[in-house]
Amino acid sequence: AFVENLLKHPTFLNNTYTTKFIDTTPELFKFAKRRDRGTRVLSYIADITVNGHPEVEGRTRPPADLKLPRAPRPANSEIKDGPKQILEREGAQAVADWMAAQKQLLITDTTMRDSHQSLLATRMRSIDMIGIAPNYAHDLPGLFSVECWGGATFDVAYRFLDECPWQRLRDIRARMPNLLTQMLLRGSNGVGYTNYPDNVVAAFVKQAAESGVDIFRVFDPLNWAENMRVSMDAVLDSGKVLEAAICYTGDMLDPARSKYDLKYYLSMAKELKEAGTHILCIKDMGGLMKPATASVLFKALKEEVGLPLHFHTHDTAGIAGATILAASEAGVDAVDCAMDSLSGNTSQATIGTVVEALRHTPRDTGLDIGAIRQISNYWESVRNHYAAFESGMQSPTSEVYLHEMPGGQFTNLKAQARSMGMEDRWHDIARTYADVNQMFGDVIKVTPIAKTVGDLALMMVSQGLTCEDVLDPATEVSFPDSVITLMKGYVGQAPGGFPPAIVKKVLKGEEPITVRPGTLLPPEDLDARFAELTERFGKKIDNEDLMGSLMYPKVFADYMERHAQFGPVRTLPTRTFFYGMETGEEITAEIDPGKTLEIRLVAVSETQEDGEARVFFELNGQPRTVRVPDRR
Ligand code: BTN
Ligand code: 3PY
Ligand code: ZN
Repeated sequence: AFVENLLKHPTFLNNTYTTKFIDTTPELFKFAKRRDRGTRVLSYIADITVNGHPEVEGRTRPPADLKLPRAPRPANSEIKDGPKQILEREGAQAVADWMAAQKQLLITDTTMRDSHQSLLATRMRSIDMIGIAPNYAHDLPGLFSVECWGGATFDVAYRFLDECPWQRLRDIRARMPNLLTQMLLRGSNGVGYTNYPDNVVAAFVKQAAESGVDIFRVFDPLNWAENMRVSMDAVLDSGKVLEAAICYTGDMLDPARSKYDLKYYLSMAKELKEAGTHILCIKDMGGLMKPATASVLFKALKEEVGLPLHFHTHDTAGIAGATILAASEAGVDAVDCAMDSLSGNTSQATIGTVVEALRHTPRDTGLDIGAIRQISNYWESVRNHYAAFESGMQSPTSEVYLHEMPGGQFTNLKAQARSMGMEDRWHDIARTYADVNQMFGDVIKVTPIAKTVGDLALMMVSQGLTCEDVLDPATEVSFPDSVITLMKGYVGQAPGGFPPAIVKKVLKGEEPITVRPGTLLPPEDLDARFAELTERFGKKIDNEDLMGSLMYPKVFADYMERHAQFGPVRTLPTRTFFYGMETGEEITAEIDPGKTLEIRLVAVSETQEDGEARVFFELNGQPRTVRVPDRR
């Protein structure tokens, strides 16, 4: 069977294989009896214990005696009906109507999505979310929604955490039957960084709705409503709640920056209302909105658009709480906050503080502060396990008004700078980032354009280039691909276009496209892609997997191969996943409901002459030995 597999393999047929190919191509071994899941998980733990996890190498290590996070027993034994029941019984429009009719300020908890995306480089694992989800259902039925999916979390789950993002969604969904789940969708970019064919975007939305998303917050990085239409229509078709977003940038009250003024926001709001959105979101991903702006903007939106309003902001400058209170005063219906211990700085405003600030006022949220404290304590203990991913940001920073970087990018760009040996040039990078923004014609810094601005800024700082140098026809500049893609128009059409000087320099005289990128992408043959995946990975492949593969073909394939090798590592405690085990340590991993592995690390041998270490375990009381190549 091995030779047969080998002979059929495309790489072999192309004559490009080497011996290493056999070692690195697990499909060849499909015929072999698959190792059971326990053995596969042991091989993962053994590997990490001996070789370490590359993602945490050289980073701050959590204290050795750190206890595993444990959710407290919920205070309320029953699960009260929440807004989810309105959606189930009366549909999406009823949710919007209910929202608009509430007197209290409604709150969305972002801890499971934006907050760790913005504080911990999106690295939070599902097991840490699933543990506390029942407490939300029992003790916070008054929450408007729980943002727990989308944005960067989809990619990171497969790419860095060896887990299936769809399973995360289903697991969270099942534990919060009374709460609305919410996701962030990047319009035609789905949960990726590039425009996908229309039928892929639509199929993705349909699957997300089926797997458990109730509210879709949809945005376009250029605030180009035209490019949001496919995804908005798909949400409307699914029967779920559409929350179309306007990205906020700049400083609305600054007369010197008239590009993004009140008129601009009102006009886009009307366009989105026209498109049929149930809720309108103002998405301030940089945390740039000031209290005085909120007073003006939300009042005007209420009066002139009349949709229920949802405000998303970040606390990067330390003022999100004040801006939220001003928005509340001006009539906003819902706002985003994060649980205290994962709030502040580049994350969202502090939920407990907002709840307390509004106590005994007409907009009292009615949320149980005791429950918030308990849940926040759990998150505090979770956060300690992710010390490796902390950004080192010690305080809020008004520098955000200079660079306007979104919270979700901040930690990532810092990490990128660090990996290029430029951590000490951070303030130069921030200034250059602002310069690039102006050179691009004052764009909205949000995925994927924020990354494009960052790519060029990093390149300029590392090569000592100014914007003048970059624009100078006499200087040869090798632009990052993301910059070429943007100037080509493949991300979309910028309001008013990009400045001719930069377009000309980047495209070397080539013309940008002037249509919606999706109109140039042929529809994907979904059945054919499904058949290919099944051929490659076997009959277990389902439509969720197909969607993962369409968003990220290579990342998904790598994930599947690692999963085949290492099994359900998502069930391991976070400490074990990143750091392996200590001799004598015992852990449990529930690989199926009710099926638990009890794992004890007995000993690790010295590396032998064959270059391998032996790792001795007890698995449910039985001795097991795993051999691992020592790659240190
Ligand atoms: C195992 O754990 O060994 C078998 C389960 C395989 C589940 C596959 S992995 C990719 C895909 N996503 C899921 O949620 N389930 C399947
Ligand atoms: C994302 O697209 O992931 C964002 O958080 C944008 O703000
Ligand atoms: Zn955000």
